[in-house]
Amino acid sequence: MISRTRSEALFAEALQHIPGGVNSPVRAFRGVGGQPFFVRAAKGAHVTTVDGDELIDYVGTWGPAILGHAHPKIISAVKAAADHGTSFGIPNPFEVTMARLIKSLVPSVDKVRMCNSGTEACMSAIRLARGFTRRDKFIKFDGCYHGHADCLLVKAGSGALTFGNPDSAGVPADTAKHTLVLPYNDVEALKACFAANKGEIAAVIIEPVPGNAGLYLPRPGYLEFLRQITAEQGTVLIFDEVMTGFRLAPGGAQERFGIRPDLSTFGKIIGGGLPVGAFGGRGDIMDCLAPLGPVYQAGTLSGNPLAMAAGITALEELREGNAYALLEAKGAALEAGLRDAAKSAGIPVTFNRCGSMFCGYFTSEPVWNLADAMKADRERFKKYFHGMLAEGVYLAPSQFEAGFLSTAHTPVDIERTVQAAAKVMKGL
Ligand code: KE4
Repeated sequence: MISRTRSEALFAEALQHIPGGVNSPVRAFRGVGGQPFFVRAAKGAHVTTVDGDELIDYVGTWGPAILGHAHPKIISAVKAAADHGTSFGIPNPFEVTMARLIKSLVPSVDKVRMCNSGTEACMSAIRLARGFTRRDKFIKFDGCYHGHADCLLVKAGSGALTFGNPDSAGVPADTAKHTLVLPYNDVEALKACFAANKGEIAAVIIEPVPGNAGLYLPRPGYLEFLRQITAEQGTVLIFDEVMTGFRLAPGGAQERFGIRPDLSTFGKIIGGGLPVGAFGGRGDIMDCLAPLGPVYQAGTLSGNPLAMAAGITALEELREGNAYALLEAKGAALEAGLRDAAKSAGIPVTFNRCGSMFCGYFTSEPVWNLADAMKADRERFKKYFHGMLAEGVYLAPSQFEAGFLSTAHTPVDIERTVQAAAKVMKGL
């Protein structure tokens, strides 16, 4: 068991000052029950709790820690940048270097604008697509998450071809109605939606590999069809690569699957753990942005020198090493071990993986979309989560989140994880 005394005291106080005691809902352990632990420090693939327990971390701050926590080169880059100031609100050379790096890694990006979160990036990309096409409606997919902008907190309407309904209090129906929500991996639904909204759809935004309902993959040909129908319809195709960007390949999921979107959104890895977001793509679309064009978008801390220094270092480190081969090998080893553990325990688990992103669903059925994911046994997942935590392994505190490997996870970490799973699964 991990000790909790200090974490419990901190959480009790946090509840007095912060809604739910957390600054982002998923951290509250609502998906698994119990209370969150508090972290004191993180290094490599491990986090250390305020109670002194060291855990193998498969959340990786939800994706940014692809090189592990506190990578020495990132830490020294941030320290060096900080010595010259923490924010200027004036163009700084790091911004040019970051833009050039992103363009060199992602050929679909002619121009890129930095911002401060994935939410901002996705919200701005949708506004930009609407301004460019002069259309209001856009398509998203159930199970995909693109941050918490009003127009994105929408669930499928009565018929997926009609209006979306707000998926959060505070989102006006008038805002939600322009958002069309379709099932992922469903070509017929896409065809029907475009047929029912001819010439009215500004954009499609998609996680090319959805990592916010666990993890599932595009069916063969699905992304290709999406690219084709959006091109035919004059609809802007937005790949939300906040999670997959620079993780699934140097050029993200679009490189892995060979699709050229019109716009892409980024975040997480390009900040090296500091607050960041970015969106970029076709120059004719991006040039509609202020101060050049009529679509407004701004940010006090956009292109912040510390976040840029950290992100540039992370991208250069990923480019120099053989990180992607390493991540693939680690992912394959973890997958093989966890599959064996489930098999020997006689527990039905569907294990989905793409490179260093993964999710084990407690179901015997394949998982290709949200409806499939919802069939997973969440009670069993809760027991598994807490059992693994007790064994010193920190998984994402929800069945509907992806796990992340880093280059810092060692074969010993993976073997310890597999042994823990074999022990815990036997008790499920
Ligand atoms: P942020 O605003 O949290 O930086 O990014 C929003 C976002 C956009 N697009 C994708 C594909 C994302 O995964 C995210 C954020 N991911 C979640 C993890 N499921 C962040 C964790 C959290 O909300 O605390």
